This record gives sequence, structure tokens and C-alpha cells, in this order.
Amino acid sequence: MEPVPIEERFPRPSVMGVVNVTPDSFFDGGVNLDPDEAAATARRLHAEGAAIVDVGGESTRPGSTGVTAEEELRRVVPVLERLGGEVPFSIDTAKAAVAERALELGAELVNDVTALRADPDLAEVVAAADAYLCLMHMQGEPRTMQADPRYDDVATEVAAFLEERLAFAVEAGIREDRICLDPGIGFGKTVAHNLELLRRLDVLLALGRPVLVGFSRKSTLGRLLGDPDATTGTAAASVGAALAAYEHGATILRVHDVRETVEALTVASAVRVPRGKRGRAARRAAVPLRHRARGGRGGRERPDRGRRRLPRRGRVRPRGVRELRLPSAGGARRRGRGGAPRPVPRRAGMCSGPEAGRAASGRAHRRQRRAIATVSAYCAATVAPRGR
Ligand code: HH2
Repeated sequence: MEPVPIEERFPRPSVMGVVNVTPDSFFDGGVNLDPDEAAATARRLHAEGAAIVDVGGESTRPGSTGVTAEEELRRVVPVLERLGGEVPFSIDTAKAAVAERALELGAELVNDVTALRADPDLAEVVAAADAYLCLMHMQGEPRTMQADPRYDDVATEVAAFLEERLAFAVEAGIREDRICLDPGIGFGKTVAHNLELLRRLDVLLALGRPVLVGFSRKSTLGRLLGDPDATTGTAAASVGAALAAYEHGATILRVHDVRETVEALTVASAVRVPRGKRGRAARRAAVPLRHRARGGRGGRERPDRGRRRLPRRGRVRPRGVRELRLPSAGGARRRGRGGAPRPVPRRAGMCSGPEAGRAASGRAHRRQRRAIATVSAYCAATVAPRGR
């Protein structure tokens, strides 16, 4: 039977659970090395509401050097053989040989973090199987990608890359309606880059394809929580990131903590259901994600279909760091804390009249300088080369 378009197979929001059959994955390395354990994890994630489980046999953590196709096959095939027909799964690989075997064993989607750049035969394998495909952005390669990632404008550069890879995939015979796109959180990006990509996900959505986001457990989350050396983030922070991605338009959320994410998304998507005639249909369709994943009555909210045109450079908003709101000296002079106009309070020894204004302005400027110093220190910390 011909597969339906990817937006019908994975209505927004859908959850992709992660099972790494590796000794060295950044979060769950070594946990699922036994095929029975790995298959049990996959079954659990599916039962918790994952629409699909992404099985990987090679870590792409910063600094990793990769494994051979033989080793990858040795790791994943026994797991996939145990899942056949029971749990929907995707294969996280950049290798044609691994993808081909996984597709024979029932994989629905090929998740290629290199966006068809690593193996010249992969596009043909995906096209021949009429499989779903995720094209992800990565700057550099895992071994060195976090050394010093730089962009003039991260959102437009990532979108331009994905637009080019999408055209390449379609040219190679893969149907466009089988493809989703991924900004590649943590793949050659600083904390500020990762945040800006989520904030400006609309630039990627303008390509007209569903967007997958994998922020789960990545070090950016731990760093945002105050540990500049973090290599992972907490479950709660991962759920927060998944919700933020969903609110910014993501369709598929790739996560390690499926139950928590599904519960949070179920509530967030119920809140978003609009009122009115269309709202009634949408509310009827808004069954819990957990039931949907088991093939229950499914919502068919269509992803935002936009024009495939990138915004002109001139219209691009400034980069994340510059978007941080700093206290404005003028604003502080004019307003009290609550925003309402407030006279400058008089204290003993304080000047009044125009001097009072100048004193308030001086305080506001000092506050602004302190805020700038804090932001600069934060930025310096976030370009550290470790983690994703
Ligand atoms: N992240 C990882 C692996 N594959 N695929 C997509 N499409 N998007 C992602 O963000 C993504 C991905 C890294 O996470 P994980 O698989 O848990 O770690 P490792 O590569 O160390 O096995």
C-alpha cells in the first residue's frame, strides 16, 4: 500500500522516541546494548505514545568518529528484527547499506543527519522504498562540529541548506511529500544558535515541509540551567524545549522522555484547538497522542503550508543575542517598575528637578551596562566547544 504524505502519517504534534543501540551515545549510551533490552525500550516508548521509535547504531555526539556499516548493522539488525510489525520504527543512519536492511525489516523513515551528503547511494535506497525521509542540517562533522560554529545568520543559512538538500532529494526521485526537515539542534551550533533556530522556526516552515526538532537532553538545556560544562539537560528542560518547538510550528518532536513529552503536548495542543466550526472538528480530532500512536482515531491537522521562499536578508531579524531586551535608560527614566508613569522618588540628599532625571538616567545606564556585561559573559560561556 502506498504511504500517505508524511504530514498525514505524523500529524502535528507527533513524538519520535529515541533508542540508541550504542555504547557511547551522549545520553543513553550503553543502556540498550542488549537487543532484548533495546526492543523492550522501543515497545515501552511506543506504549507511552511515541508515533515512531528512532533506532540508531552510531553516535553522532560531538567528538565521535563513526563506525563501519558492518558494526552499525551488527548493532541494529537484532533490535529491528524484534520490532517488526509491532512497533513503528525509523532508522537513524547515514549509510545506504544500513538503511536498505532496516527498510527490508520494516522501517518507515530514514533519519539522515547528513541530509544525503555522506553516502551517494542513500537517496536511491530511500526513493526505491518510497520511504519517509528526514533531512537534517549539520555544520561540519561530529568530530569537530562544536569547535567554533559560526553563522552570519543561522536561521536563513540553515533554511538555505535544507532547501538545497530538499531539491537534491526530489531530483533523486524521493517524493517531496515523504520528506521532513530538521534544523539539527546541537550539530555545529552554540546555545545562542540553537535558541535562535527555535525562535525563528518560521523561516524553515516557509520551505513548506513539516519540521522535526530534536532538542531532547542536549547540553544547551543544561547550560541554560546554569552549568556551563553540562553535556546533557534534564527531562523537564527537554519537555520545555519540545513545547517551545511545537509552539513555534514543529510537527515531530524527537525525544528520549516520551511519556512526559506526550503528556505535555497533549495539554498544549488541546489549549491550541480553535473555537468555532473548524474548532469543533479539531476538538473531535484532538484525541490524546497516546491513543493516536496506537492507531486510534487521529487528528489530521495539516502543517502550515507556506511559500517556499526564504525571507530577504534585509528583513531578517538580528541574531539572538542582540534580540535580548536590555533595560532601556529612557524607559527607566519615564516609567516605574510596573510600567506606569511614576515620579522619581525623593530621598534625603537626593536632588530634584532636572538633576533627579539625570540621576535616574545614570542609574538606568549603570543597570544597562551591568545587563550587557551579564549577557556578554553568558555569550562567552555559550561558545564553549563542548557538548551540543
Ligand atoms: N539528534 C541526535 C541524533 N539524531 N536526528 C535528527 N533528525 N535530529 C536530531 O536532533 C538528532 C538526530 C543526537 O541524539 P542521540 O541520538 O540521542 O545521540 P547520539 O547521536 O549520541 O547517539
